[in-house]
Amino acid sequence: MAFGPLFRHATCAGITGTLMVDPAQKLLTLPPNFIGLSYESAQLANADFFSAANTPLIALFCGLSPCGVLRLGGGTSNFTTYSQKTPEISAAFEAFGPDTSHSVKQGTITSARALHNLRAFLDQTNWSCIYGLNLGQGTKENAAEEAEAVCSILGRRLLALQIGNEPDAIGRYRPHGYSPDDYIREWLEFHEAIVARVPHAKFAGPDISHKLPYFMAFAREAARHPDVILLTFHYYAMGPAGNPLATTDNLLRADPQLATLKWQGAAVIEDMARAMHLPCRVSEANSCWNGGQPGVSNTFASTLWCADMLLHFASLGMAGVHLHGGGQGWYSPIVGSPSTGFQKRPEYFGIQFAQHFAATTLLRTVLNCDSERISAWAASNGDKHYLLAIINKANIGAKIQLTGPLPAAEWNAQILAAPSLNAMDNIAFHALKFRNPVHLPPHSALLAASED
Ligand code: BDP
Repeated sequence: MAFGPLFRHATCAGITGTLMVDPAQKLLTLPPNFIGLSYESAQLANADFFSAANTPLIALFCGLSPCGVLRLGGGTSNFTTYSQKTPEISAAFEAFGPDTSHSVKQGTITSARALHNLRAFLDQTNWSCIYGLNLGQGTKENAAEEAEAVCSILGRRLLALQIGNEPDAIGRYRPHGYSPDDYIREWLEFHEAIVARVPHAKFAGPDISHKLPYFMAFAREAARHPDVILLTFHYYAMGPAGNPLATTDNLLRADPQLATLKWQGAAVIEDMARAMHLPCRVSEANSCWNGGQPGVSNTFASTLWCADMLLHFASLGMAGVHLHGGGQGWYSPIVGSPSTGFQKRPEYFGIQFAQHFAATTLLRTVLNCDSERISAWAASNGDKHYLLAIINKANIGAKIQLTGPLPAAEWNAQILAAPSLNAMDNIAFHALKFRNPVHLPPHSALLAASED
């Protein structure tokens, strides 16, 4: 398809720039399972949600990645107990998530049946799982019983267990003064109880919200435990929902929190993970916590943000990123329930965009451009197949000249676009071919593949 009416702005580009890609400088290779989703533990209280019978949801997961990672945890893991017996399905859990200040905080029972169904769901999707246990308010005995069931039932589909969600925030369930040392002491007690029942269990952590001392304490402790195989942390670009800064414009700013702990944190986290020789995943990520900001988190702006954020973390060396969601959440990539059906939300398309880079090797790029709202990545998937992503988060078009030794021939591309930045529907990839330079419409993302 040539540029159609949808791309009418593309010819009158306002932004100009050059992009140099150096195929000789390979940076890092993304794991095949880079893409992840994150759901609340409470979703398991409906044993039929993650099950082989939920074929619409299986298809949606498969549409994101042939081998992604489902992380279960979140705020509701502080309320979860494990029981052999299957609980009655309460309407509150038919489809659940994300956890917000208004969500149900009781009755979150995980059962052996839910785990068997989850295993079948994971087998159908070919996804694996990071499974969160209740450190916030649970007992080590119950966690150990649950861990044993999880390890035996999920088997090879289980990547790792996590003990606790956001330990840097569980102080709310503890006497005043809870510290990283207290967390490590509790983590060790749970760890010991679990390993006594499941000696070969593997662990990830610390799943922090944002407080780096908890991350550092865990990473140091991990050095003494070869069964810790993965470091994790959370990232919310803005928040909480409802605050005046949670706007579309702020979401689309390049590096909106550059000067804050979280972004500096990503650098520290990366250094720490490298020093510990452990991979690191962003186990929970989204635009705006407390469930997302309506009109921002559920619009095409979040598609562009999501694609950009995923590739940004990939280039920082993160082994994966999990978009948090579920239920009818504003920011959830997939919403719906078994009885009403499931729908893709805008972030779904941003994840699909970034998934093209899974298992590819990022190449060094130099972008010279007069707007901070353009970002670009290039990768090779071997045999001189190149992949290019250029994201235009500005409200004007962009003309980017490719320089360097990449092929000058015609590129096969797809533009991810929507009728408007605020659109919630009609977000789609449109195929096109281009020759250098690349013209991008306002608010769009281009994905191009070439063969030398
Ligand atoms: C995170 C929690 C997650 C919530 C999310 C939010 O881990 O369970 O759903 O915040 O508030 O901190 O949206």
